[in-house]
Amino acid sequence: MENINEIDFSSGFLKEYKKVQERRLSDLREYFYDKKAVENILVNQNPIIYRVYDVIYDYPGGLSYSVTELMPGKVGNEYYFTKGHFHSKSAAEIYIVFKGNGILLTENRSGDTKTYNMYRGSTINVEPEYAHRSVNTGTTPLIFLAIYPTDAGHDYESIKERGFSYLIVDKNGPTLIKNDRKNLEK
Ligand code: PAN
Ligand code: ZN
Repeated sequence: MENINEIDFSSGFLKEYKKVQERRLSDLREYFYDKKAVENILVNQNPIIYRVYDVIYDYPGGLSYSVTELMPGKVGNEYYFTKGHFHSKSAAEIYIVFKGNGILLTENRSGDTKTYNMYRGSTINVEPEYAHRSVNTGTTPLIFLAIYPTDAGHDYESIKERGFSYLIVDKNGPTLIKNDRKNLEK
């Protein structure tokens, strides 16, 4: 990958990328609260929830970036979201939003939660020790750039097991509700 690339500011898409990851509902089974709603949808479709276009500079001290295209939609009353992760190393990240509307949900290992509105032009500092999940609360794709140290590392396990402390659901509009984690009880 060359050192220079191009972002179309009106669409938010990259001209070049090294790889694209596609996440469908079946890849996010464990992540949505309402498991019944997940299975009901999967009976006859497996919608794309998001795609991530990666540009990676893999050398010591290198930075990488990616553009995420997060679709609009809901599972039950929970808005579509990215899996969410901690960085394995203590590494911050910068998000810049090009299109759409959403909420960036972040929380540290003690459960301290901070949310940020995502809208065209919003530029957000994600603190090193905070897990982060983007939530599309709008009706159009949410498209944003994320820049992070290449060696940050992505730790998905704890979020996959426990989820975030809050869910973002549609209750006459986007609303933060406490995650009672009852869906995890056997
Ligand atoms: C982002 C995310 C991207 C997809 O580039 O990786 O939005 O979210 P998940 O990785 O949680 O599936 C980022 O935060 N990179 O560090
Ligand atoms: Zn990240």
